[in-house]
Amino acid sequence: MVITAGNATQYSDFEISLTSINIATGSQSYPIPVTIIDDNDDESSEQFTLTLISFDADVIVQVQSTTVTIVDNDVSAIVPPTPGKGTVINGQSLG
Ligand SMILES: [Ca+2]
Ligand SMILES: [Ca+2]
Repeated sequence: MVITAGNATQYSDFEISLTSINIATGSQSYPIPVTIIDDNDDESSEQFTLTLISFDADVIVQVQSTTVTIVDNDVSAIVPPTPGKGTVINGQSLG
């Protein structure tokens, strides 16, 4: 199994503890646990790709890959303006 980081970073944005898997003969699926790391960065969606390959020349697999998209759930912090000259608070001008 090959993990190709797009704009997502292993151990910062996601974590996959498996580096290889053994699929039983005749099996057509295998669960691969992926932990998505919930950071606090306001950012675009991030992606990485998993590709299944065989390291055994006697085992032929149809090379397949899937791309996972992590959708960001953070929003920018709204910073209130600092009162200063030209600022009006409750009808009173500060300058
Ligand atoms: Ca992130
Ligand atoms: Ca984020």
